[in-house]
Amino acid sequence: FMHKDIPEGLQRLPGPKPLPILGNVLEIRRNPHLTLTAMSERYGPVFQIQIGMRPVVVLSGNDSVRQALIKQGEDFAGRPDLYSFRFISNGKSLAFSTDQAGVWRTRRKLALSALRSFANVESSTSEYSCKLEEHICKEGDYLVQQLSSVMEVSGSFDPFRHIVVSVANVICGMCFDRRYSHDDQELLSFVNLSDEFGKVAGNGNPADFIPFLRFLPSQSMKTFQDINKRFNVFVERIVREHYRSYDKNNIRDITDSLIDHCEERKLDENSNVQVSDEKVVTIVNDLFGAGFDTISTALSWAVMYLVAYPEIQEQLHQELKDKVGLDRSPRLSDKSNLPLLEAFILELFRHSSFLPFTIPHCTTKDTSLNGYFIPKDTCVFINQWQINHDPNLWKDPSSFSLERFLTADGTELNKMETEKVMAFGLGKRRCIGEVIARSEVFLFLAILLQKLRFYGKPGQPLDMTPEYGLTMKHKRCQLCASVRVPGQP
Ligand code: HEM
Ligand code: HJJ
Repeated sequence: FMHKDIPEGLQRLPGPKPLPILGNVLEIRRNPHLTLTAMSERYGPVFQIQIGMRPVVVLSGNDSVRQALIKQGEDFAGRPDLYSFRFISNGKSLAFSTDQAGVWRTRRKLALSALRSFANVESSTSEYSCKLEEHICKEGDYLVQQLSSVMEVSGSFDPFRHIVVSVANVICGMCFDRRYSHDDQELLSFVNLSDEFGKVAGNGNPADFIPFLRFLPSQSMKTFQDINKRFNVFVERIVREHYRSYDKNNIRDITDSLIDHCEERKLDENSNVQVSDEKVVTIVNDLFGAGFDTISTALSWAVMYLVAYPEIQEQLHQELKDKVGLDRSPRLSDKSNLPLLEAFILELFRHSSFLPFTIPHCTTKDTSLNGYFIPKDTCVFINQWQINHDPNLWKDPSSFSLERFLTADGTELNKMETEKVMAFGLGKRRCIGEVIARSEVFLFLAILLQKLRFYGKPGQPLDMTPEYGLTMKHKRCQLCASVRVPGQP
């Protein structure tokens, strides 16, 4: 299969020479986003490596990635059948499973409409513009309380540990109409281990490509299976409770609306059901999983950058003080008046590139890119980190600078620049939670910046080295925060 004939007029993909059995696994391990970026400088934006016996095409560069995911979107819209993905939602995940195009498309549409209707639905009190805003404001205030009380008791706190519960509560509110205490052990038993999830699900995990590795004992694989089990048990129980109390005249949350979809189509004589009830209802697993993991990672990095760049933190607080004031809570509608904060979030996405690759893609038919032949069923990695650090796109890509996104007078965003940041993928498989994610990161940060000042533990250097995974996290650490008292500098 590796010597499939190359069609007339097309070329064989360039790339490093593979070793027998291992392929190029030794060259990419540890930090694939960096090693594959280095390879793209040598072999170009479209090249091939081999992990074990399996060829993998790696795409970098804005132009080639856009060509593949947008112009040739259909050809690159599949997902590969990877070993670790079989454990995510018992292999029935919307994002990670090998669902055929029709089934995936139906589920994706359902997920999008469920998200849209529950994020944008009006809040029961007129104080908030929508349910999403209400959840974030309430959890944001509660997070400020929680952090200041932990500070009083312990003198420092682990930022991720608390942020993840607040973020999980926002998506729990929309998916399940409930929230959890910051000490809920069952919730903590998986949300507090999402770094272990990302380590195994990240692009280039050797066990996904080299079958004999699956038979060697592996602690990280055991932990991964364990987290998925606990996650599934947690969601399944909530879903069962929803089925029991379901009332078609009172749709409380996303879970109810997915159940409702199944019930309604049973009454419809013309519906030709192609997607099982289970595959409809387990959409909520993906929304919940993606909803807490990605946003807690983003916010936790945001706090690290605020500590690393105290002068930026003061500028951001000053902007809030000037544009919103300190007498009321920030709202989603304040966003367009806070260009510095928007620039900070964009630079956070770009500089950290905490989602270094998209979820792996797979070709759905024989195709070609930049004149190179790519056969059907080839696994494809999209290197977002490379695009965000490409010296052809960015001046001094390794420096953290808000100015790159602002107009010369610093009062407005430069749209040309903001659109170059690659965080949510592109095309048919692009993230469906982008609007919610941007709102949530913005509003949580605005609330934290208005009320708190973050700083490191005296004498402890800040370690910003990312640990590679599907979502890259910083090492766990202890930070400090003080409450900002209005009227005092
Ligand atoms: C897929 C980024 C938040 C739901 C993705 C992908 C990326 C991404 C890069 C993969 C695209 C691809 O494979 O080409 C992010 C980032 C987030 C975020 C950076 C936060 C800062 C969310 C949220 C939700 C969500 C809040 C839902 C509530 C999904 C789903 C998919 C996905 C369901 C799979 C789509 C598919 O396979 O068709 N996201 N995401 N994401 N995201 Fe997000
Ligand atoms: C999870 C952490 C999980 C799922 C999904 C089903 C849908 C990260 C990128 C895009 C977001 C795509 C999705 C991620 C879902 C997690 C995540 C965890 C259980 C899950 C590229 O993530 O600890 O458990 O079950």
